[in-house]
Amino acid sequence: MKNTFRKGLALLMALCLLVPLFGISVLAENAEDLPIDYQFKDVEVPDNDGAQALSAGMTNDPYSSQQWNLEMIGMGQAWQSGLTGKGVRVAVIDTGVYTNTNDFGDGRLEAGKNLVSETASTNDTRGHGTFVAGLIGAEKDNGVGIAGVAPGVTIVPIKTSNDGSTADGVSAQAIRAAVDEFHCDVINYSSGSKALMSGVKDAVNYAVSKGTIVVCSTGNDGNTSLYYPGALEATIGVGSVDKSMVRSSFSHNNRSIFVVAPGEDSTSLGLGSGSVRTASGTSYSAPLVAGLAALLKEAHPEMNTNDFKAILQSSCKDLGEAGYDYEYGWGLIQAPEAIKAAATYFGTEVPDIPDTPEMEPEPEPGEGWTIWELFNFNWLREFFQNIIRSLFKGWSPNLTF
Ligand SMILES: [Ca+2]
Ligand SMILES: [Ca+2]
Repeated sequence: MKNTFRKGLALLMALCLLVPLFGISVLAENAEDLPIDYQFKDVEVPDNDGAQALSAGMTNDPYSSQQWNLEMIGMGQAWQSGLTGKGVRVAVIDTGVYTNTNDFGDGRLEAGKNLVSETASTNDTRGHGTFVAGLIGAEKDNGVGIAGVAPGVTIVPIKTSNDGSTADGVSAQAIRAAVDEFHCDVINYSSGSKALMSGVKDAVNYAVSKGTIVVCSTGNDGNTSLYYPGALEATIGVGSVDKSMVRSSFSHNNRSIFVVAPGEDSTSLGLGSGSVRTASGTSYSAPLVAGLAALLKEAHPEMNTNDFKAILQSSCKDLGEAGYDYEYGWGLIQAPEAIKAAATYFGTEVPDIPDTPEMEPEPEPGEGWTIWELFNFNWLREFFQNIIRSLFKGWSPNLTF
């Protein structure tokens, strides 16, 4: 009896020792499972045969003719307002920005902060952050590279990653640094994680409470999965459309999409002086919205996230189902309309932006027979084409559909 009691006591003591050990090992496993924020990989998109060989050549920058994305959101017209984002500070939370790029004006690319290592350098060796920064604010009409949406902004690189992945906690730290240390008006965050990183929601809410607008990409899986912080209510989540204003196959379909911007076949700055490259992904849609936010902030420094959302809602080009939908959010951003809507919203004078006809696709060779212009729906056109082809099988009319 005494022995059994002793054995029981020993077992109990052993259990008391093991439970905390087990607990620690569970914690350790959880630590390994903590969410890793990662930069969305570029997406390979096949050429669409130049179905919409948009003109361009809006600026004297050598790669201007490849900037169909800026043309689609009306930048040629929007710049006539005189807004460039001058004096507005935009944080690029990313892989850094290539230090020796020569496509930012004097002093517009700040040193920023490196949160990956102790070094002060925020140089980019991967290219993602450089590409994003170029779309936001590359110098316009300087004969180098491309033009950014807001070619007068100050870019503040906050480096959170070398290789595309970000350790937990660093993202929240970066958002707070952008607000408190660098006094940024806009944050571009072109990455995300399926699980919310530690402190990110609080950091975003803090930024928004200080008037900073947080613009995020929303993922490149082409499904309904949510990525954070793009799926947070307080951020502006951006999806992608292609050259025909159709949702990109990689763009998501859920509540994280607030608006869309062209993200396919984007051309922006590379890792070399004056060099450019071309890539696709929602990572490159978000910077166009961040750039637009910067233009509006120049005109209306008091603009907060709610104001910006209201302005976007009233100025976007509705696509897909009428009104808000999960594929296109409120629609495709339109910079001239947003500038005018902001002036109305804040009760200020509407800037003098000459109206230009809405952009239309250039006709394909042989097109232009007016009756076919009625058939804007491809499926309808194909339907009639098939009927006519079956009726006149064997006969080759000299018509091109
Ligand atoms: Ca340039
Ligand atoms: Ca819609």
